[in-house]
Formats: sequence, C-alpha cells, structure tokens
Amino acid sequence: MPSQPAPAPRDLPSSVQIVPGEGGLPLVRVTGRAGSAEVYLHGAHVTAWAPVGRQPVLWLSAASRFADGAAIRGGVPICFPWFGADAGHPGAPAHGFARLLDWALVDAREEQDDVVLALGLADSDATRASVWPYPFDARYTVTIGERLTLALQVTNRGHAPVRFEAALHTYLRVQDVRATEVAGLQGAPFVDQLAGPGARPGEHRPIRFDAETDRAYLGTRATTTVHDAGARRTITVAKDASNSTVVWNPWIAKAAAMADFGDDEWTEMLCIETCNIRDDAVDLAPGESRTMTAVLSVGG
Ligand code: TA6
Repeated sequence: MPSQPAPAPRDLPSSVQIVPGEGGLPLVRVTGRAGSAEVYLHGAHVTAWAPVGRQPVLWLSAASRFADGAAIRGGVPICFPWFGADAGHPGAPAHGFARLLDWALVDAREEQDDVVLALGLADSDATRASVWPYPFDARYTVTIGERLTLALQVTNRGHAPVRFEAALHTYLRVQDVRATEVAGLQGAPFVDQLAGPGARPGEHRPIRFDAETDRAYLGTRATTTVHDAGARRTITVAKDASNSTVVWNPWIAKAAAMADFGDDEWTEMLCIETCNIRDDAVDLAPGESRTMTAVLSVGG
C-alpha cells in the first residue's frame, strides 16, 4: 500500500499550487517570477523546469509511467541510497528506493524572484525492509528561478556509520544529441559502464555521441557544459560536494528496449548526472549530514 504523503504546508505562496498530475499523482506546480517547474511528490521528482523566456530544459519521455512503484522517465530522478543495480541483491530496484517513494512537501516559499521548495523523506517500514535498512533523513531543496538548484541532504539517524550512493540523474533536452557535445570532463578518467569495470584514461576532447554512451567519471568535481548546436544554447551543470559525473544516452537499441522510453526519443535527450557513486560513495558517522548540490543554468 503506497504511503500517503504528509499534508502540505498550509500557507503556500501564490506561485505554488498542488494539483493532480499524470496518473493522479500529486504535482507541485510552480510559476515563479524567474522560472517555472513541476515537481511530483512521487520520488520528489522534478519533471520540468524553464527559466522565464526560455525553452524547457529538462526532458521527459512521452511514454513515462506515473504510478506507485514505477520511476518517472525523465526530469531529475533521485537515485538513493544506491546507484544502478545492487550487485549483491539482484531483486532490489535499480537506483535505490528514493525515486519510488512519496516525499512530503515540508516547505514552500518565495525568495526574491526564486521559489524554494523543501521535500523530505525518512526511513519507513518500506525502506527498513530494503537492502539498505538504516535510519536516515533526506531533505531535498529545489530552488526554481533563472537557475535550477537541487540540493540533496542526507543525515545518518542511526547509531552506526552508513555508506550510500546518490545521484541526481538529470535528463536534459537537446535538439539532436548527434549534434551535441559535452565539455568539462576532458582529461578525467572514466569507467565505460558498457565495457565492465576498470577506469579508462581521460580523453582530451569534448564528448560527442555516435552510439550508446554510459560513462561514469569518478573523482571529478568539474562543471559540465552541454553545447546544443541545434538549439543554439548551452546548458551548464555545476555541482558541489559531488565527486562523480555520469554521462548517458541510450541510443537506438536501448531506447527501443525500454517500455517507458519512445523508440525515437533518444535523439532529443542526454543525461548529465551529478553523483557520488562507486569509489566516491559517501560514508556518514552517526548524526552526520552531507549535502550534494547540482546547479543548472542556460546560456546562448
Ligand atoms: O545512469 C546511467 C544508467 O545507469 C544507465 O545504465 C541506465 O540504466 C540508466 O541509468 C537508466 O536507468 P533506469 O533504471 O532509470 O532505467
């Protein structure tokens, strides 16, 4: 039985509404002075963001599911407390439980031209029954304006140290991924997740796409810039307290193999994921907190 999200704050600013979204899921719709966004309580999932006067920045599949127990395809899935498949537990859901659970909207306020949402998730019967059963608090602060700032804070509420992985698995909209390049990661070693473990030496040119691409750059805090030639714009993903970046495009075969991904949609998206994964997983002592932040901005 899906958990019912806690009641929303009583005094929402006029720029914030809670309405039924796709599949009847509660949707927080934000229309601020500097930008607009949509955030589902299901997974605290940002599914749309656009600065005022700009085209949408996030990509969302037309085939996405919107249902309890299913991840939304696109926007910014929160991967926590593990990334990818849990090798030790093949039945565990990919990318953890955070994107599958209902978060509570604990605060909504305006700050100058921005709108700031705070969403919360804590351990529950469902999480305590998972392969990561530890007491925790997560607080996700989403600042919507000319930039989109996503800050995921995790606190260890237990009496023992814990280790977790986290990723803000951001799907960006591009005009054509085949005419797009990604700069900022030149020289950084990466694991090609399609070729198995083992880091490859960094490349000294921007990333371009001519096949399925699934790269985990570890040990890098670099800002990544997506040059979308077709749309004549750049999208920048800056980050704080994130030591990993994943770059992903499924290309033709993998897109066709995903039921919640349109066969032809692979050309219009690219994931730039702000992470702490694998060797960069986070260790928290009892009572300790860690915040990982991604900041998206648009130029050109
Ligand atoms: O971040 C890249 C990746 O790990 C890919 O391997 C692919 O599985 C993608 O995430 C999407 O995963 P999902 O579970 O959302 O289908």
